[in-house]
Amino acid sequence: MWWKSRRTRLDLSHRGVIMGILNVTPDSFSDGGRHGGPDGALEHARRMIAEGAGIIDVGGESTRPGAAEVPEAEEIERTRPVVAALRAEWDGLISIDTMKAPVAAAALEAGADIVNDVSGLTADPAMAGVCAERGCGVVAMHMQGDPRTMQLSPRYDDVVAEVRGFFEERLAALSAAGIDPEAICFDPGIGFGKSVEHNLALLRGLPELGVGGRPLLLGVSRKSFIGKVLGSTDLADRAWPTVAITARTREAGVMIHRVHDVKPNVEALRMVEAILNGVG
Ligand code: 8Y4
Repeated sequence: MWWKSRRTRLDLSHRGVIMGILNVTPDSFSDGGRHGGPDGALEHARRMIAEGAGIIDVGGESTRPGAAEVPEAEEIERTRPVVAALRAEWDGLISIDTMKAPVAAAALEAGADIVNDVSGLTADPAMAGVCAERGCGVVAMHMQGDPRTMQLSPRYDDVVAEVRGFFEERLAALSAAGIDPEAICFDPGIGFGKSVEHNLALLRGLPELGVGGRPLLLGVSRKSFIGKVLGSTDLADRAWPTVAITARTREAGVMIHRVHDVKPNVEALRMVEAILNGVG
């Protein structure tokens, strides 16, 4: 299985890839305070790369439930310099986490390879055109509602069937907009308009979420459903359970994992892959 992006095709037939989370938001409760400004962000990116990240996901808008919207100009101002600086010193894959076409266009111009859009390219009608024109990789994530209100009352008849249906609709729409199907990757959007039981049903139902032979990406890192399952409100208690989910879902065929703690999650992938394929 391959995932096409602007400069390369990523080989996903044997080894999974870790996408390291690089928040450049001032308000992000996990990283923003500690990695404020381009220099701190770059340092954090270098560490994740040294620990084995294959993709760095640069985000300038907090998509936490209830988070305030960021003006477009400010989101560009936060993300573009970081993408440009990282591109100048690293040949790996850079994704831009945004729902806004102008922010994506600025990052792609600065050297990003992939657009990671938590709205599945539904929020901005110009987004699919930008991605088609640039030939970038695309992460199409499922979300019910919008980031401000999505956790208020998530409801599904069958969450796995609905997310699968969304992927099928997106594959058709994005292809029709001129995006190469081989550039598309799908993500069930853990925590985005989902209860704890919805998140667990999606993780249980991963084998049913393969659509069009496209790879799956999963972002569970430090999310609140982990705290709810384990009965803890301490963020530090969510790192090891994240590693457990990375291992379990890699075995189920998920090849791209968006995480904060790169090293232990890379180790989980390589260990599971040794069991699956041997070490030769
Ligand atoms: C601690 C820190 C706890 C951050 C929760 C969070 C996904 C994503 C996000 C995802 C893809 C987040 C941008 C939410 N989640 N993109 N983005 N998939 N593709 N919350 O699951 O990390 S932001």
